Amino acid sequence: MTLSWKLLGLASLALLSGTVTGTGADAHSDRALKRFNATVGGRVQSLAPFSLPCFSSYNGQPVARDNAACTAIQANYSNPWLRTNSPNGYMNNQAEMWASDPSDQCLLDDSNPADPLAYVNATCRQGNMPSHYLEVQSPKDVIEAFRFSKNSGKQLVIKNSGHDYLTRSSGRDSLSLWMRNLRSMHYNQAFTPHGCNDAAQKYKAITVGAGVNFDEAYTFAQQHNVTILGGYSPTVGVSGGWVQNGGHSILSPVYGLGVDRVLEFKVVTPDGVYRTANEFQNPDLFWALRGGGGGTFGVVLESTHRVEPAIRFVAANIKFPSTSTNMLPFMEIVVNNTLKWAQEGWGGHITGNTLVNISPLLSIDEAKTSLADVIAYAKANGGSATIEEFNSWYPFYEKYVTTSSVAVGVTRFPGSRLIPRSVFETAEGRADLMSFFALIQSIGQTPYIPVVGPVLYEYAEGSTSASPAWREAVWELGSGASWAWNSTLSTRMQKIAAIQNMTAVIEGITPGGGAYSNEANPFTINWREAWWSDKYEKLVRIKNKYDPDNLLRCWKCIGWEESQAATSAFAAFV
Ligand SMILES: Cc1cc2nc3c(=O)[nH]c(=O)nc-3n(C[C@H](O)[C@H](O)[C@H](O)COP(=O)(O)OP(=O)(O)OC[C@H]3O[C@@H](n4cnc5c(N)ncnc54)[C@H](O)[C@@H]3O)c2cc1C
Ligand SMILES: *[C@@H]1O[C@H](CO)[C@@H](O)[C@H](O)[C@H]1NC(C)=O
Ligand SMILES: *[C@@H]1O[C@H](CO)[C@@H](O)[C@H](O)[C@H]1NC(C)=O
Ligand SMILES: *[C@@H]1O[C@H](CO)[C@@H](O)[C@H](O)[C@H]1NC(C)=O
Ligand SMILES: *[C@@H]1O[C@H](CO)[C@@H](O)[C@H](O)[C@H]1NC(C)=O
Ligand SMILES: *[C@@H]1O[C@H](CO)[C@@H](O)[C@H](O)[C@H]1NC(C)=O
Ligand SMILES: *[C@@H]1O[C@H](CO)[C@@H](O)[C@H](O)[C@H]1NC(C)=O
Ligand SMILES: CC(=O)N[C@H]1CO[C@H](CO)[C@@H](O)[C@@H]1O
Repeated sequence: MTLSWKLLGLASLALLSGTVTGTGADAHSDRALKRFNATVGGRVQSLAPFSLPCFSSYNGQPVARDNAACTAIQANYSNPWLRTNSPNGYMNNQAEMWASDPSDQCLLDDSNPADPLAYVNATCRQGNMPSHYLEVQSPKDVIEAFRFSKNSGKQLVIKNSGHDYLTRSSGRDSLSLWMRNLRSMHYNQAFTPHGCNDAAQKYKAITVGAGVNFDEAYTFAQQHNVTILGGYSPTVGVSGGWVQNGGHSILSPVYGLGVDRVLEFKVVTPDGVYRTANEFQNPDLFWALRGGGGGTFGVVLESTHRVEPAIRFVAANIKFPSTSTNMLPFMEIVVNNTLKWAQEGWGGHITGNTLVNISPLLSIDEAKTSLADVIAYAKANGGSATIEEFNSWYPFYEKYVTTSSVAVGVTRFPGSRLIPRSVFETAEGRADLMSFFALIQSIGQTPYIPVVGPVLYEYAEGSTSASPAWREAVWELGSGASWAWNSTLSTRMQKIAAIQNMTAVIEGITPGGGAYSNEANPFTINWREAWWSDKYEKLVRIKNKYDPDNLLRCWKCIGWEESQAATSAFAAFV
């Protein structure tokens, strides 16, 4: 112990031409980590980057390349399942890299993971990856982790599926609480929130452990002949950033957002208490968890969601081959019809030459009439239209959702804004949208529009803390940015500048509006107003109540301060 402490001290001195306080602090944090490790049965592990097995150098030191592991990573580089099931796997590269320093990363060439340029004669660096992780198995693990963080100053992050575009589930030098293996699922035909004395409050509900994703929840719901609302990606988690930030589904236009349907959370708050949060117990915390954001108010261990019976709906799949001239006329028909379609219960995704929408309110004939203009346009442009009926969500999920996967293993930033009804109500607003599409086309992008606003859902005013802009929203619309695995810093800075410009344009079309933080431009300047509006101050008060030592901190989460950007991986862009 004394010997290793001395060796460590010498090593630090050599590396840092160090100070005595530096080595003393290292030894102190080493002891704290050891003690913490003992309290959780020795399950704390160090965490290396996902692609390390392909490299022969790690943080500048020679390491043995692991050929078999590397081959598996190369074969699955763009496979969300390998990433989501790995404690060091993230969907988007910005979670892994120190974005402000292109040499501080450990990536393969996503366009060709076998490209030796990425890993031969290159060193794998830790980037923005946590230094350690703990696979969470019980509330006690989380309570010990908060105690450790408070005593040692070690930053915590919570990693569920690793989908977060804003890098909020990773972070340099942090301890990652890895939630994925909490996989319990229960169906209750008559769920009553704990502490509720009203026998009439009974809901059909599914309760899931924090690690369960939508693929698993949809399968389970199908087995019980019920419908759970969820995201369009099989591997997004049910209990984490999705529901805690809002959570949209293509069924949201009729059935509401994730925050509207959640009935209860079991959560360890940073003050070290395992709590039930629902309308009757810790209602302020429950309200904050319904939209105030993941990784902010506590670590959720399980969540319970109101489900619907099996839902019958029509689905439209309309597409045509795109040319340089047929996107804008198609979008004009879409824009002109959007308010009518919203009243008809349609939700789905529209791009410049595709529309995959569903409505639980229409028959097949009504759907054909409703969409007649776009069907005719697609057919006239060499395309096709299929209108069909489904008796439940799962067969639609298998046919359309599992086959429309978004690429992962890349660096991509979203930049969306919520588009309210009012924009569609005026000729000026519709013209603004058309100009935006023309602008998108001029920079070589195509529109991507989740039609997910909870237009017909009867919202109980004040019941959630998600941006009030959701309650006006029909669409999510925006642009985005991506950069190559080996891009230079100046390219990166130019990409972020471009996304800032596009955000300014879309904000100009939706003054006073808001955005869905999970899919908004991470560099949004007026993020408090855009993401939480008048709910922000109350969310800060609740944050301070349950996290008095500010142990949970993440990028532009409740309580974040602009000064924190300077020490973040995004320092070069702000
Ligand atoms: C390919 C793709 C498709 C998407 N599709 C949709 C969609 O259809 N609908 C939609 O609404 N969104 C969608 N999103 C956005 C998605 O909702 C967010 O990325 C969300 O943050 C994912 O949450 P997660 O818990 O799965 O991911 P993670 O990256 O693991 O975590 C995200 C955030 O939640 C926190 N968190 C995670 N688990 C917990 C927990 N147990 N307790 C407390 N905090 C926790 C983390 O600290 C982090 O801040 C998509 C994203 C991607 C990349
Ligand atoms: C935690 O303890 C176990 C068992 O002693 C050990 O194998 C492991 O390496 C320790 N973790 C860390 C990060 O030191
Ligand atoms: C790696 O470096 C060696 C020695 O300089 C060189 O021969 C080889 O071509 C390099 N390989 C790659 C993929 O850059
Ligand atoms: C599933 O639920 C639907 C709608 O409630 C019902 O009509 C149907 O009979 C159920 N199917 C089975 C197999 O129970
Ligand atoms: C859309 O509506 C505008 C009026 O706001 C009209 O001028 C235009 O012709 C319509 N376009 C289509 C394709 O229906
Ligand atoms: C980046 O990688 C691509 C292959 O993905 C390669 O063609 C290109 O030359 C590389 N650029 C630089 C600057 O190394
Ligand atoms: C952003 O907009 C500014 C002002 O209009 C312009 O000067 C700049 O070139 C734009 N940058 C990018 C990257 O598009
Ligand atoms: C762990 C994992 O996902 N492995 C997959 C990697 O890719 C190969 C080939 O596509 C699959 O067979 C493995 O199942």
